[in-house]
Amino acid sequence: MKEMNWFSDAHYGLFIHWGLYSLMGGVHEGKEIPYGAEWIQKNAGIPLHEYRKLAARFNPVKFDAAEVVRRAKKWGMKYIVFTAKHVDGFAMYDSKVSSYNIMHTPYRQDPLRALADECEKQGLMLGIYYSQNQDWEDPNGWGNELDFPPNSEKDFAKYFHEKALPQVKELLTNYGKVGLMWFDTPYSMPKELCEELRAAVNALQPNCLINGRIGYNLGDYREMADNEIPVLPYEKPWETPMTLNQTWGYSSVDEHWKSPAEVIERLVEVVEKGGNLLLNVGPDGLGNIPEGSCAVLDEVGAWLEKNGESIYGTAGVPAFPYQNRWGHITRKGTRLYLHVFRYPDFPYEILLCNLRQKVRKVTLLETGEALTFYQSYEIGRNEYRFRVILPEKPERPSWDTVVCAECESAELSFEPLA
Ligand code: H79
Repeated sequence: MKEMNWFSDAHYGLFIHWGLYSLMGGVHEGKEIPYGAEWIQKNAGIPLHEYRKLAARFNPVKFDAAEVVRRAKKWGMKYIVFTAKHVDGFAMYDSKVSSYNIMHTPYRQDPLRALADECEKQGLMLGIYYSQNQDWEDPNGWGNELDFPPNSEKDFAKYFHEKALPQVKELLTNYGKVGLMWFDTPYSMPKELCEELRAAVNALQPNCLINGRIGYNLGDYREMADNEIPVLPYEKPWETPMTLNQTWGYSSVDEHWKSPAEVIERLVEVVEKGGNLLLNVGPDGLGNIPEGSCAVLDEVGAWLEKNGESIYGTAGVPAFPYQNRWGHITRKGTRLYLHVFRYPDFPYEILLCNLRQKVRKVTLLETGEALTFYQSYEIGRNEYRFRVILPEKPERPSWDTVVCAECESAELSFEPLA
């Protein structure tokens, strides 16, 4: 069994989508190209000989790995996942396998090396995104039918054995400990090759986790669809990758940032259901993380600094069949955390139905202030009621006011009486 606790306890990671496409910012010939800015080569129909010219002017002098890792930590993230190679096939690290890589740009530095060193130094887990199936630069990689023959006529195994697999081996050999390999869009990749990929990862770094998008359920944890949060809790380890605006790669036009309140609520929903949130930033062509992202993540980080106990190291909450309009629940051991996103009006009361637990003490997590609470049984509805009286509604309540309920035991059930 692989060492998974770091992942299950982390609950929050930073995804970094960065590549040649970041220079274009989602715009081609003056027009905004819809869908992911990291897919612009395909979505705008740019021939490879044009797209690869981006390499000749890629010089992200503002990229500062130490600062990126410092920020990720300040934002409360416990791991980062960096796009070493996305669907365009361009390696953002020093690869000896293919010269289509960042060492052959004016920049001539290896950002993955710098990130790996900083993660090690600052104590953050490093994950690596690698597009194992799609590669729009390799004649036999999946996806580029504009420059190369149709997918059906390609020698995919040749691409796989001569580029993808050797590059994955480089990544797992040259960058120290890698916490996880993040594969994507396997589409119709043959099962034997997925198994071969998995075996190669496991042979080089036996504790390196593999995400579900390796395909055929060969991963160590389940990857939900992009931006998808399941409706019900899911017991085994899982993760939702999420955008902060509406694209992964940098866009110079998309300013649809989620608000801090939205990000915190998505995070809490994911954690309530037992998963991890991998939240994305897309640095620009110079290596700057957009101000709009930083502003939101700073706020979320400040909230986590005070309320992190209700997130890190928590376990999922069993399916809760009643609607809590005020918010969501997380839990750790004997503690339940009630996350109040919609602060009630007078009498400032929140209700949790059918908690079959005796509660000992209720406090506000941020201040430790003790709160009045009641536990009763409602005959007509055959329903237990746990009510908490919050302090008078502040003028500007926290994005998420966390109430901590210390229970008598760690057993948790929301079943009404039979
Ligand atoms: O790396 C990020 C995305 O680039 C990647 N997954 C996350 C983590 C991703 N790959 N595929 N998708 C997301 C789904 C993409 C569907 C579409 Fe399209 C691609 C919509 C627009 C571009 C297919 C091609 C449909 C329209 C054009």
